[in-house]
This record gives sequence, structure tokens and C-alpha cells, in this order.
Amino acid sequence: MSSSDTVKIFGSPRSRLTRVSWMCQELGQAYEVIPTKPHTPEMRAVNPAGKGPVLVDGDVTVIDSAAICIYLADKNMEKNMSAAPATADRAALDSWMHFAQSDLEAPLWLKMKHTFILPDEYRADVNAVTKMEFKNAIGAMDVRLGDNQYAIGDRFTAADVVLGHTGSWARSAKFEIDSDRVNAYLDRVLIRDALARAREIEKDM
Ligand SMILES: N[C@@H](CCC(=O)N[C@@H](CS)C(=O)NCC(=O)O)C(=O)O
Repeated sequence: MSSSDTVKIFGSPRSRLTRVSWMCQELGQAYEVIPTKPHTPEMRAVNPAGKGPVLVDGDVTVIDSAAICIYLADKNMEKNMSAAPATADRAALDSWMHFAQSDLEAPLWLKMKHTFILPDEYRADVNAVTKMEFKNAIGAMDVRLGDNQYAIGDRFTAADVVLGHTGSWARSAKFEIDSDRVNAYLDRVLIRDALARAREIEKDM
């Protein structure tokens, strides 16, 4: 395997791609955003499903924002945003990454698809189910966070990037976050300079 100094990120700026650029900013990892629309030949060349973001690092291609964030954290292990395999911290980190996508993000994505993305004939009213599922996810997150500053304790990791980005998406989509603890956590995570730098680069792309 050969990796490169500057990784390439294919996909739509100001989307899930920002998880990856935020991660790079946190790590001091050089990166280049290559704006690529879904389902174009250029996107399918790096992901057969035609979806972004996709990371290309030399001869390594990684699909899916959560997998990319973990890959980057592992590649830059000395930055302490990952955890060694088969440890309690790694289990917690991986668990949060799956929770972020399967539980927290899923209702947001379902609502977005049925509001903006799917052709009219497939759209349904998913308000009630997405509201209920999101509320349940926030309830679980509240309990799981406990007194932790960050997802896996007192250090900021890849899990906080994916959870934080998803929380920001929820806020802008006006999903209610009915937990002071989760809101305080999101405020703490979303104020980071690395996120502001990533967003600044993508704002006019
Ligand atoms: N689980 C994937 C989801 C990928 C995804 O759905 N990406 C969106 C852009 S943020 C996309 O390409 N959508 C086009 C489509 O669903 O057809 C990830 O986190 O990377």
C-alpha cells in the first residue's frame, strides 16, 4: 500500500464531505476537495454507488464518511483521535460511529430524501416516524454521553466529528434536540476552529 501526503476528497462540498475535511483540519492532514456531483461518471469511478464522500490516498480508496474518518484517525494515530484495536476505547469509538449513522443520522436522511431528493412518486409523509426515531436516538445519546466531555471520554476523537456534524445537520433541519446534555455537547464540539476552517474552504465551492 502506498499513501500520499495530500489526500483527495471527492463529493459535494457542504455535505457529509465536511466530516472528512473537518477531520483533516483537526489532524493537520493535507487535503484537496474535488467537487464531484453524485452519480456522475467521475463519482462512479471512485464509488460504484455514485455517492460521496470518497477519499483517495495514493492507491487506497475509502468509501463512506464514517469509515474515512476512522481511516484518517488511524493513519495519524499520534494525533490521538482514534484508539488501538481491541481496546475498550476502540470498541466505544466504533460503536459511536455506527450509532451516528444508523440511529442519529437515519431519520434526518429519511426526512431529507422524502422532502428534496426522491422523485415525487416515491415521496411519503415521514414526519411522524422520523421525529419519533430521532427523539429516541437523542434519548439514548443523552444516557450514553453521561458526564463525558466527548463521546469516548475527555478527548476529542473521530466519533465527535461524525456525531457533531450530524447534530449540526439536525439543528439546521429543525429537528428538536430535547436534551440539555446533548445540546451542551454539540455546542462544545461545533465551536472548534478546525470545523470553521473546513467550512470556510467549502463555502464558495
Ligand atoms: N453513508 C454514506 C452516505 C453517502 C451519501 O448518501 N452521500 C450523499 C451526499 S452527502 C450522496 O451522494 N447522495 C446521493 C444519493 O443518495 O443518490 C456516507 O456517510 O458517506
